[in-house]
Amino acid sequence: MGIGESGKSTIFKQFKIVQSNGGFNEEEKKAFISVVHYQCTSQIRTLIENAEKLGEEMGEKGKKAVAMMNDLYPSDQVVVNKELADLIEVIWNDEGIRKTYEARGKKFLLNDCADYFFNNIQRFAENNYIPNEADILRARTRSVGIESAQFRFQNMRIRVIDVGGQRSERRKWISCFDDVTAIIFVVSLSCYDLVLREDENKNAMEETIQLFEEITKHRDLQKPNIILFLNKTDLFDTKCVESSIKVCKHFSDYDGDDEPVATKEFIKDRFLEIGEQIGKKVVTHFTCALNTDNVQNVAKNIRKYLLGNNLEEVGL
Ligand SMILES: Nc1nc2c(ncn2[C@@H]2O[C@H](COP(=O)(O)OP(=O)(O)OP(=O)(O)O)[C@@H](O)[C@H]2O)c(=O)[nH]1
Ligand SMILES: [Mg+2]
Repeated sequence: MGIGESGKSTIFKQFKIVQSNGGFNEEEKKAFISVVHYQCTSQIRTLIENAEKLGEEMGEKGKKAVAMMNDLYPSDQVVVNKELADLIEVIWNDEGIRKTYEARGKKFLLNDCADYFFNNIQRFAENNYIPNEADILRARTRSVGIESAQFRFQNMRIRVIDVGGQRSERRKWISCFDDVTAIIFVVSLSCYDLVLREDENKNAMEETIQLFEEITKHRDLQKPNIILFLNKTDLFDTKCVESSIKVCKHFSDYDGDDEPVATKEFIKDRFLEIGEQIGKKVVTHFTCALNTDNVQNVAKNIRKYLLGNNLEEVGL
């Protein structure tokens, strides 16, 4: 569980990869081609739109590329061919677009991995392109509904349920509450200075904390263990130095240095306090969902933790 874009589905994908004999087969990989292509086109359009809104002037080459893209490729175009890739590359290299990119998060929302898609666009446009694991982990689709899969970690089978985190999705969660052994609550550490996609008046960390409180106190969820993933450590470690966590009203009393280790511990303690208030033990892990080794280690720990609770077969 967790708010939209905290990284739930990315972790779900990683579980599929790191399980015993895991990974994506050829057909499953191909299914991500359109998602990868859509990331490229939708995110460049977001940048163009916001460059206009912010009054960032584009160069002549960039403007020409935008005009050609709009003429030749409708916004619902899903296939990125060589010509479209070249146009997107020119636009991405435009100075006005780069300035707009630097304003992401502060003035508008852009997908976390947008730069990855622009920087690799020529590879995505190749005729025989098959997404690799790095592409798949970054290819975002907003989860709608509930996805469930059974993963095997050595001798232990774990059923994992992935839910959508945006507000409209959360009312579906109740149907998964029966028989869960543990809840993985995913927090995007780097969202402390962002607003919600579905409500631009709401700080995303504030929403996360409120949601965590609701979940820990929910009367139907008194039994399950709570495993907290403090995710997006890679983005957080860079961001917390540039933009103090104090900008988030829940962390305004932080009086330490703006550096990654102390700030992460401070945020972790905030979540642990919420668990303690209702006498619930919360197990925490710092994660970078894009890092397979990191998730593999965390998965090993979870397996041990669940085995420690004498559970041979569990449903998460
Ligand atoms: N840099 C970075 N990006 C991440 C990390 N975890 C997830 N992402 C990216 O963040 C975006 C959103 O991740 P998702 O896994 O789709 O988020 P979600 O929680 O499933 O979102 P909903 O389905 O809307 O609830 C994707 O582009 C991911 O690749 C991380 O640890 N670091
Ligand atoms: Mg999802």
